[in-house]
Amino acid sequence: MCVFCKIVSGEAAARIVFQDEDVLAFHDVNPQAPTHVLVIPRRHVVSLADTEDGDTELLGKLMQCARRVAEMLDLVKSGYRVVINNGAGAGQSVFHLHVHVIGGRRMRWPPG
Ligand code: DGP
Repeated sequence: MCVFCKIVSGEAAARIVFQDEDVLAFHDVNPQAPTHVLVIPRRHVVSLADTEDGDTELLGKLMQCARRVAEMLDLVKSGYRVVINNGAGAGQSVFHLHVHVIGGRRMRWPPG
């Protein structure tokens, strides 16, 4: 079972921010900014590239959850970044789809 599936099942601990029947949001164990939360589907999906046309609702829920997390953690006024690393070449290291919500510091562009 992948590490994020273990968080979904409760087998592994995480600092959970929000959850409902489809998605889960929790603090990243290796934060890249003062606030760094991961939003994941409960269902194991390897990456964005592994989603299908029928996953529109799930992808929408991930984005809605990212927005909600940003509101809950007071990132709206200062701004925040939403990132999906797709594939090892783009920096994906956990192969369970996740959306990074990063904020609390000034963001640079382009990302490294
Ligand atoms: P990515 O590199 O895009 O696949 O991001 C994976 C993120 O997951 C990375 O920022 C570290 C985080 N992470 C890895 N393992 C765990 C864990 O067991 N718990 C938590 N909370 N975060 C984890």
